[in-house]
Amino acid sequence: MDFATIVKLSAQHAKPAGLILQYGTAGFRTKAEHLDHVMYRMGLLAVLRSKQTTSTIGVMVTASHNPEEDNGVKLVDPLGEMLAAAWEEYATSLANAEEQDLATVLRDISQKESVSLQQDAFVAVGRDTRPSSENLSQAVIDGVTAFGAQYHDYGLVTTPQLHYIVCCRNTKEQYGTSTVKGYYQKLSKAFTELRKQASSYGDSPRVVKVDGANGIGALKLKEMQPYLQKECLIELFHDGTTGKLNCACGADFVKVQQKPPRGIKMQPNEKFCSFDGDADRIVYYYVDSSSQFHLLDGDKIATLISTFIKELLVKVGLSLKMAVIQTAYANGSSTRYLEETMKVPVYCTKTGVKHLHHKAQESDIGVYFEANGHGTVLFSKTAEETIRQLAKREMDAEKKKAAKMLENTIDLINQTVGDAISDMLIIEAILVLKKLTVQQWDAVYTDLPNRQLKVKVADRRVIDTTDAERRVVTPPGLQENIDELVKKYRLSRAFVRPSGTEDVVRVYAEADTQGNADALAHEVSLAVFHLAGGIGEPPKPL
Ligand code: G16
Repeated sequence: MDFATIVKLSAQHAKPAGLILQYGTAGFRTKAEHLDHVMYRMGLLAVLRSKQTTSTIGVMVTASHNPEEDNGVKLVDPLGEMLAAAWEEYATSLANAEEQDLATVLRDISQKESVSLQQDAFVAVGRDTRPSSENLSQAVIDGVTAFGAQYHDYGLVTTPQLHYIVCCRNTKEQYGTSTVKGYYQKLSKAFTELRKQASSYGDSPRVVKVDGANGIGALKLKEMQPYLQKECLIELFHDGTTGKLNCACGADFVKVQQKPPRGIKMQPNEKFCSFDGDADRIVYYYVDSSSQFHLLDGDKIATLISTFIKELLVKVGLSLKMAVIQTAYANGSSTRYLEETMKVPVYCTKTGVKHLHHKAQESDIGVYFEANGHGTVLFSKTAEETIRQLAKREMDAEKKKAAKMLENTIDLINQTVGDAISDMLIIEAILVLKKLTVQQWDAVYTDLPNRQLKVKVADRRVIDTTDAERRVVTPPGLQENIDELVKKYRLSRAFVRPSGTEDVVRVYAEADTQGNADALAHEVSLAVFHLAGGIGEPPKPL
């Protein structure tokens, strides 16, 4: 390998002169036609990172919840985490370097990170079902091979499956077998074992209707179904055979719109869930007998899972430190319930699973979920070993059963990243084990009415935030404005932040009634529009 060859081959993936892209919440994300050079260069970056860490690095081509026309790239670090924060800066300078500066930027990164260029490198590549993903993943592969490194193209996989595979490869398969089949086997075995511990189904319906967002999650869940046998009856819709990816369906649509995906009939008390476009998020929902729609988002999922784990810990007599990690979007009622009723410490981080993941690593058991349904549970090495040892020991039957359940929970959870399939299976297992209907789960606490809106501005970077994105620093006057608006309503809260995946400013508001949450969200949107350079028409009331 030499940089001259890399630069020469880069001509086939030339960067449009002057195009500048920012590394966002989960990597680069924009219209697919602007990403060819970024993919080639992320192939190069993955090789550098692989050489530096002497590990397999993953590159996933996906724009997750964004519209089908967009695309993006997520880089996966050795243990399946998102790319280390320090490397995001390198990713940005590499993606934005003009062709003539490419070799210099590569050399700079290698020097700063003391990368041994002679070291072997290996990159695992995956992609979602977007029409643009195949060519873009070829661009990644071109970058990897231009560097003379090795790769495996895993083709169509969910984002969490690629994270899982990277972790397996780097732990000498201790985490599991590094194939999609290995993933199905590991999860289905843990799920079946866990399910077996339930004496009966109780009132919990076995059928779960799954909205696949017309994406990769649908494809992979179909593939997994034979492994689940009759333990979980899945009825897939928006499975990609007709509709468009993420179009009026999927977890983001359901969460933000607070309504079911388009084109489905919901009978009272049937259980539904929606995945997003790369299957790393999930939300549940149902309608009651008065046709009222109820959403069980990431906050409700975090509560269900942490209650389940806490109860098991009490049963086996382990006092491991557990915490729940949320973001500013967490519903105020969920935080209150976790802190006051469950007595679990709750932490708030900035949006982006990379932030929640790191905070969760500080506890023995860290349950992290964004309200949008993106999350998982992390068990520290000590916690995991303690539980596995305990599950082997001879003891009281009830205690042994609880220890086994904890062990199967560890195996069922994809600890590398939020995973819609894994999360769905753990939720389904818990509902059966606790004999809970989705309504009973929902009734644990009542969400404060809330509303999320988007505002288009000329440059969303004018908004700078602090305090885990709960307060605005710039533009001047915006926070004061929000503070005044919030005072007008009971139990209210509002914040704004620039999105890291879409070219918009996000607005969140909650209050005592839906009408007040809507009004507050609209008023805050107007303040953003006027003080942060809104474009187009001012936001209209809801
Ligand atoms: C990504 C991130 C999530 C984040 C979401 C929205 O999700 O992985 O952590 O919550 O974007 O981010 P933002 O509000 O900055 O646009 P996904 O599922 O789209 O990859």
